[in-house]
Amino acid sequence: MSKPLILVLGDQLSPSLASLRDLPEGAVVALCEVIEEGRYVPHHPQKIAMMFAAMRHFAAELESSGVRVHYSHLDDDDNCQQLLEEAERLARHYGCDEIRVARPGEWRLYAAIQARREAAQQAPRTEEAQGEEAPPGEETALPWRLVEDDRFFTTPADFDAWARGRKSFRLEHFYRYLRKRTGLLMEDGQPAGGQWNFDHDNREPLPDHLAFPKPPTHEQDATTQAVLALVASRFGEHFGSLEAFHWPVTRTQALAELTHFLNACLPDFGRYQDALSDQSPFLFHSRLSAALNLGLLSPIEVCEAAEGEYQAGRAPLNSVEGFIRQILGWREYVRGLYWTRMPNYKRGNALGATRDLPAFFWSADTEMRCLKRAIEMTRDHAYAHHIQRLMVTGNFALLCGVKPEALCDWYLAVYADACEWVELPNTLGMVLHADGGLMGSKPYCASGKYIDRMGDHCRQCRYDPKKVTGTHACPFNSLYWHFLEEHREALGDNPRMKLIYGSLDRMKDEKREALHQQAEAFLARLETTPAYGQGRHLAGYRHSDKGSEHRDASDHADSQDAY
Ligand code: FAD
Ligand code: DLZ
Ligand code: SF4
Repeated sequence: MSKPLILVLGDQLSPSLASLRDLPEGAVVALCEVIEEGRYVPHHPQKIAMMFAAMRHFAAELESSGVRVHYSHLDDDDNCQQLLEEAERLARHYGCDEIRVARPGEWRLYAAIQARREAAQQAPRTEEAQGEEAPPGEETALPWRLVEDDRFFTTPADFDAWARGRKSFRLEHFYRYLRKRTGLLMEDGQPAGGQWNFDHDNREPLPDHLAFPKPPTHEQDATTQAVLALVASRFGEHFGSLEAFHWPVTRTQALAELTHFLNACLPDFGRYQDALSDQSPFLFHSRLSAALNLGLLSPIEVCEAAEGEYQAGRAPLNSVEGFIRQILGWREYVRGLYWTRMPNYKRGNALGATRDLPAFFWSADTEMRCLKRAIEMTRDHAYAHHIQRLMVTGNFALLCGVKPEALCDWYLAVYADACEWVELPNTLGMVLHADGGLMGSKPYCASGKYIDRMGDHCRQCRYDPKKVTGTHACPFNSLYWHFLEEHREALGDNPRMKLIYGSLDRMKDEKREALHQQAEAFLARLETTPAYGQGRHLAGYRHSDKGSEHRDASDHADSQDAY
C-alpha cells in the first residue's frame, strides 16, 4: 500500500483537487511557503499575502476534516525554501514512498517535476533502500506522480483534440464549441437570444457621474494579520503596497465576492466592460480572477451563477454572455494554448521587440495620465482591469517595442491573479502579437483617440489626445503611426489593417516625417529599467527626472488631427 506525500501548491486550494481524492491511509498533505516562489519574479506583496493567508486557511480546513497536513511556514528553521526540494525533504521525513501533485500552473514547475520523474525512473528505489536512511546528498530519487488538474472545463488534451487539424485556433470557434458542450446559455440547441456574441453592446464609454458599487471588505482574522506582518517584513521591498489589502482568502469570503458581483455589478458589467475610469479601479468588473485562480471558486459554479441571474431576469443577456465568454471562452482558451504550445510559445517575438521595460512601470512616475493611474491602481490594489492591461500599459509597451520577457515578468509580478498559464498568452499573444498572430488576427494597437473615447483620463492629462505633434501631443498618437511604419512588412498585408495602412499611405510626406521625428524623440528619452535582479524593481525607485519623457519635445507645430 503506497504512502504518498501530496504536495498542494499555492494555487490549488480546492478540496475537490484531483490529487486530494481517495487519500490512502497514512497519506500526508503538504503545503509549503518558500522564499524561492516569492522571489523568482518580484511578486506584489498583496499577491504573496493573499496566497499565504489562503494556504494557511485551507490547510486548517483540511486538518479539521481529519486529513494529516504538514504546513511549512516561511520562517521554519528547517524549511529549505525551494518548493520541490521541500516536498522531497518532507516525504523523506514522513517515510513516504511517492510524491503526488496536480499539474502546476507554470511550465517552469511542470518541467522540473518531469525531470525528477525521469530521474526516479532511471534510479528505481529498491525495497531495501526505501527502509534505510541514506547519508545526506546520497538519497535515492523519490518517484513523483503528476495528476491532471480537472478544475477547468477542459484539459490540455481536450484543447489539443479540438485544435488538431484546424488552420486557425480563434477564440470564437473554441467558445462556441464549449457553449454547445456545456449547454451554458443554450436554448433548444441554439445560443440564448439567437446570437453567440453580444460584443457590440459591450463597448459603452464611461458616462459622467456614474456611481460604482463599493467592493466588500473581509474580516482579517489572526491568521491573515500574521501573514500581512510576515509579508511586510520579508517582501516589503517589492513594488506594491499592502495597505488596501482586500482579497478573499477563504471560500466563504470568495463566495461573498461572488454574491456582491451578481447583485451589484453583473447587470452593468457588459455595457461598461471596455470603459476606463480615472477614479475607480474596479468599475463593474468581478475581481474574481484571483479567487478563481487560487481554486477558492470553480469556473463552473461562477458561470452557472451568472447564467442563473439571466434566467431569473435579474441581469441582461449582453452582460451575462459577456461575462461567461471571459471565463468559459478566454480563460479556457489561453490555458489550452499555453499547455499545448509551451515551451516554444515563450520564445516568440514575432515583431522583433528589443526595448527594456519603461522605468515608470515600477514608479508610476509619468505625466501620461492613463498610464499613471493604471500603474498607481496596480501598486495600490495588485489589480487593474482588462482594458487597462490591454489598451493602456499593454498598448504602450507594444507601441514602444518592449521585449516580451521584460513585459511578461512585469505582468507576472504585479497582479494578484497572475499565474503564467493565463498571464503569458495574454501578454505575449494578445498584447505583443509576439506569437505571430496565433491568438489574434491583428495587434490591439491604438492611438490616444481610443483611450479618450473610452473614459475620462484625458481630461486630467497634460497631453492632448487630439494633437499628434508638438509638446502637448499625446505620445500614443505618434507612437501609433511609428509602430505601423516600423511593422509594415509584418502587418501591411493583413486584411484587417488595410484601412489604416491606407490612411498612412495617403498622409503627406512632411506630416509622416513629423510624426516619425516626434515618436523617435519620445523613444530616445524614454527611460528603461534593467531586468529583475538588478534592484530597480524595488518600491521607491524613481527614475531620474519627473516628466522627462517630454522634456525636449520637438517643437513641430501642433496638429489638430485626431486618430
Ligand atoms: P472580469 O472583467 O470580471 O472578468 C471575469 C473573469 O473572466 C475574470 O475573473 C477572469 O477569470 C476571466 N478573464 C477575463 N479576461 C480574461 C482573459 N483575457 N484571459 C483569461 N481569463 C480572462 N488574468 C488572470 O487571471 N491572470 C493573469 O495573470 C492575467 N494576466 C493578464 C495580462 C495581460 C497583459 C492581459 C491583457 C490580461 C491578463 N489577464 C489575466 C486577463 C484579465 O485581464 C483578468 O483576468 C481580469 O482583468 C481580472 O479581473 P476581473 O476578475 O475583475 O475580471
Ligand atoms: C506565487 C506563489 C508564491 C508567491 N509563493 C508560493 C509558495 O510559497 N508556495 C507555493 O506552493 N506556491 C507559491 N506561489 C505559486 C507558485 O509560484 C506557482 O505559480 C504555482 O504553484 C503554479 O501552480
Ligand atoms: Fe493617455 Fe494620451 Fe489621454 Fe494623456 S492624452 S490620458 S497620455 S491617452
